[in-house]
Amino acid sequence: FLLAALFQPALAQTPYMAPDIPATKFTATLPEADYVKQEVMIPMRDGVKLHTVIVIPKGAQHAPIMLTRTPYNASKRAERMESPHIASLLGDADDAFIEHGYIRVYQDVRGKYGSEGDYVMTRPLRGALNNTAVDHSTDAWDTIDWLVKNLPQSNGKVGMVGSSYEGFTVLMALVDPHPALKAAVPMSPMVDGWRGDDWFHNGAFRESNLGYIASQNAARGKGVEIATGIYDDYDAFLRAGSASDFAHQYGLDQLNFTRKIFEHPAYDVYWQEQALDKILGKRDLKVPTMTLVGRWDQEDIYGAYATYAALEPKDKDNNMNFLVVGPWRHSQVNGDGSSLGPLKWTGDTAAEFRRDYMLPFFDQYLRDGAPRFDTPPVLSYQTGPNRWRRLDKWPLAPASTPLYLEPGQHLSFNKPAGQQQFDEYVSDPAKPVPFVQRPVRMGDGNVWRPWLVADQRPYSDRPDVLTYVSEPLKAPLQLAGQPMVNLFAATSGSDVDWVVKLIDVYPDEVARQPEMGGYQLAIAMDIFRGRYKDGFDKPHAIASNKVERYRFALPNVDHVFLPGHRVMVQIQSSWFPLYDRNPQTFVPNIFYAKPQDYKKATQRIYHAPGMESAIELPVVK
Ligand code: PG9
Repeated sequence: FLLAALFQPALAQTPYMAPDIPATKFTATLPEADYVKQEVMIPMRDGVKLHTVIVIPKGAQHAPIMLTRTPYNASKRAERMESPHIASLLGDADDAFIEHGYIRVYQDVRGKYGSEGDYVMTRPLRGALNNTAVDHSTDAWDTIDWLVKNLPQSNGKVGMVGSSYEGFTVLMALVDPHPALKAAVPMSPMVDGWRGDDWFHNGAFRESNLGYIASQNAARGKGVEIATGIYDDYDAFLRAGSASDFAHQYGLDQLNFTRKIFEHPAYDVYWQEQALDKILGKRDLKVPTMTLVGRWDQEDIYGAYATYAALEPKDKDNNMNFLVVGPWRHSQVNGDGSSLGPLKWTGDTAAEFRRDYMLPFFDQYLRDGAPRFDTPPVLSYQTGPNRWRRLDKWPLAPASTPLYLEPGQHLSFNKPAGQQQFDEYVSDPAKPVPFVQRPVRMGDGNVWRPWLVADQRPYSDRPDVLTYVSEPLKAPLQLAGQPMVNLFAATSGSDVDWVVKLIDVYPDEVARQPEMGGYQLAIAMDIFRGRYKDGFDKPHAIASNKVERYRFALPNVDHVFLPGHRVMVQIQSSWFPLYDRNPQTFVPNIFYAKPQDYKKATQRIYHAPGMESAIELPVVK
């Protein structure tokens, strides 16, 4: 016994069988760290607690707070790598904030990752669609209230920033904002999921999002990937049939949000009541807001402009509502903005924006003693000449200059004169036009992210695509606004999709960058589901073989067609599998179209007297 006591180390108090993994989260002590990281559960008004990661620069005093509310895992956003250095801990997008000593806060939205409560996709505002006491507006309010009361290192001023879903949560915070919220930068916010952001464009469903729904909604944490076992998404979606057939095949119709989408194919109350531009347009503009989007934003190209337009009438002195459009894909503003696909810019436009515009914008409202910044009402990167422009307003020109489709597949600013009344093509739902070259890999970032600038040459001479092209331009053609499609068209079917692309055709030879010779760069393109031609909430069958007028807007452009370039317009009736196929036979709900509903149709585009199809361009004279 004595001998055993001798060998027992004097200080041993940890029982041999004490569990070796701590019950509460372990945090290493980092004596050299230039920050303090806290993880807290912030209580909301309904008692639900939201997981929040707070990174405070060491020694901070009177520091402003920058908040992002995310469905994409707050913890990950504040651990780019394990490091004692705040600049390594946070992502590149936070560089500017770190430099100026901001406290950086990331929060999981309710129901996702570390937060309690239930998750509802882009949870609607309290009201017609939400009969609970909470939404992202109240959650932002409660969070900001807690932060300013519990962070003695702060100066009590909060900014919000975030892209896409996180841009949506920024806009939601602007509905009845907390008084400590002093400035906001919603980036590519999801604003109207039906009109032109993530879920639909003008009524055509973006099938690619079925994968997103599975990855977001299958679990509180990371969801699931759909393992189709088919390399080419074109085949996977085509073989399945309708979007609901695809969803059913892989069990995605077990998820409530899939069902909500399928139950609301038209722009009914469900979508109308969620349109954030309309919601914000009915409130006072209390917080300086810089809304931002990428020129080629492949996910949310609609909402930023709609928000800016809705807030603009409230900004009497032109000093509260700002718009920024960079030459970027979705969320590229938070990464490297030197190029997009084959397009090369005049430097890292994203870092430039963050450092030279976003930080001074936030600083002036948030940092004690920071100078007033001369924020341009509109900052826009003009493509073609490739330069930033400081503008007073947007758009600069209305879409009032028709560029006519002419016989012989020409484009001209003069009214068409030839004999031939129309051009036609056969659209076959069994062979839809791919939106990118096959094999289609929508989950591959290298394919998905730059797809809006992909060369449109593979489609221009397909028999199911009509292509109109101008002569080479002798003088620059400057556009700054939103082109309008004005088609006079007929279909032999009883429903139809129109895809219209406005394209800059590069000269045959480009010495500076030889692979750009003859490149067909789309500067604006979109889809319109014909059944909605008389109202987005009023789908109806199209009279077969009758000429009808279809009008819809294309995404905004700030572009100069340079001399030697040509203007091209492509028209087609499918864009697969990004958009679900229109069966071309009217059915009450396309999500449930049956195989026998999918029929070939002959589409005619008219250029006859009184039926002059055109793209109306916002030409700056
Ligand atoms: N575009 C993504 C999204 C936003 C909102 C709803 C669904 C998807 C995003 O990048 O967050």
